[in-house]
Amino acid sequence: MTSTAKERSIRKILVANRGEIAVRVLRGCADLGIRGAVVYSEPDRAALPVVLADEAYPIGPAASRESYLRGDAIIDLAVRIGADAIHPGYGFLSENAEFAAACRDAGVLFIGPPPEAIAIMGSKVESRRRMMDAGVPVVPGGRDPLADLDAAAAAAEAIGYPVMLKAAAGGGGKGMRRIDGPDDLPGSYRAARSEAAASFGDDAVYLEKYIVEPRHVEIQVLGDANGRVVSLGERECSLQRRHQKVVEEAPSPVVGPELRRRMGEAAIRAAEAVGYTNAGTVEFLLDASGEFYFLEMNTRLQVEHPVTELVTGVDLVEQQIRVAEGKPLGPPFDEHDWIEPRGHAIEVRVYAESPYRGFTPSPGRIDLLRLPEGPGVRNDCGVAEGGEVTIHYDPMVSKLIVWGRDRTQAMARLDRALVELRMEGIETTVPLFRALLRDEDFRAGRLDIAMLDRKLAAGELPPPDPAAEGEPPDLALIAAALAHHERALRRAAGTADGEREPGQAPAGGTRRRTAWSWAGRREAVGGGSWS
Ligand code: MV4
Repeated sequence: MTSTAKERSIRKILVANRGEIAVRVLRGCADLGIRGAVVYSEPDRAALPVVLADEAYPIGPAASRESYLRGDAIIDLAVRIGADAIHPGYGFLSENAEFAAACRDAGVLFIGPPPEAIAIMGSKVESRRRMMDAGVPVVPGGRDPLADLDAAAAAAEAIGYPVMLKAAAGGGGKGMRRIDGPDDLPGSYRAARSEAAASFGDDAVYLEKYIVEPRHVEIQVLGDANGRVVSLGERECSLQRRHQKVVEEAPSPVVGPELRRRMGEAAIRAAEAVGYTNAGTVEFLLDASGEFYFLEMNTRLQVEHPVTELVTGVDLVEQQIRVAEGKPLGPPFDEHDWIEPRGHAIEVRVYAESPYRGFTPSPGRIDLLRLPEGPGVRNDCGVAEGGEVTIHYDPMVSKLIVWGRDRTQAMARLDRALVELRMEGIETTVPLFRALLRDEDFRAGRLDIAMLDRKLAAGELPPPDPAAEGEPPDLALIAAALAHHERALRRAAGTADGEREPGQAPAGGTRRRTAWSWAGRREAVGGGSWS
């Protein structure tokens, strides 16, 4: 492949984000010998990214509008500190076409796609039209917004019920309505229009065929500045709650080499159709019959990127930086256009939420943090022990990602890692993951986008019953000894003896207990922090 794009080497990157993704990008910088700078808001002044960065700059108070979303101030800062590039992470400014354009105008590289690609993919109808023209399968339905109720009725009849009304400007499920028959249409049509107007300042809506209980499968792509786009295969992201993903894996339990190739080729066509460069994700709905349909494209590095990294061996942040420099894609894509996944990876998102109390936020100080280790375990954690989880930002504090030779080994390693994981002072979603690992449908890979809500509503994911399950005695012993040792250390340090604050709920993983470990706990831990 000949290189025609202008190359510019990056020596310093300003990370315009916080939490685990800021940490991830700073690590990518360090691996490449690039200086990593980061911005931080007042409550984040002692957070992990600030500790790990080569340089850190205050950007404003807690409110995102006055800190992490201040695009102009961040670009000014980048220029002032001599940063060659800005990495936006995910969320915040990452899919803001104006920000990407302002970076370009200021002579700072935006580590992401061109603003034009961001803008097209930010519009549902515009991206849908482009995909139709490029031969990418989209959900059957309209090409243009609906003129009025009569047009909606005619379109719905042509598509066939059930249908889905969507906001033309939308995304993320806002202004979306399922309609099962003609009687529901007038009310839903009016409601969808006003919801679209309120959410997006644009009341245009259009119609699609409603896909029943599909999976959410997405393809990771990378594009370089010479227009070369490659696929890194799929991620299965069906396990979500209110459009928040909870568990992701690669490969999908139902995607084989043939379907992977077809979905990958469609994703490459999608990216090429909008002049895409850098890392991006093409989202598809995959129905029970194996048909897939373009949904939208996420024009950023995603939360769940590590599962792709673990099954491909590709460092996505490294590739992002390379292509932003105008270089061609690095190994293995210097020699291969295509790589098949090796083994299986699963990511769980550790949220500071109480999964058995309606996912209420659980802010607080992380009094104790022990991250799991061992074969096949990776933690992308955004907090340190002693750190505060506030209510100002996203409640995701850490990601636990495991790899195994196959899905069975990955699940076993995930369970082992969840037992080891200790995060005290806040409640987390960890017990939910242990429950999921005991669910027959999850174990069999029978997933769809409504599964988690369905099982939660039906009470099918109870916290693992502590007494009912076996636990290897040696693990109980080790756990008791560790807890005992820790209490001794804390006593020596003159701090609280490991008791929780009154009224503070136990946190972290609910562990398997046998008579053995109960006895061990009573004796060695004395009702302390081991919970
Ligand atoms: C759909 C659908 C079923 N049929 N479109 C939700 C968010 C937005 N990105 C698109 N979404 C959906 N569109 C048709 N024609 C079901 C969803 C959907 C969904 C999609 C992906 C991941 C999670 C989801 C949860 C609920 C609904």
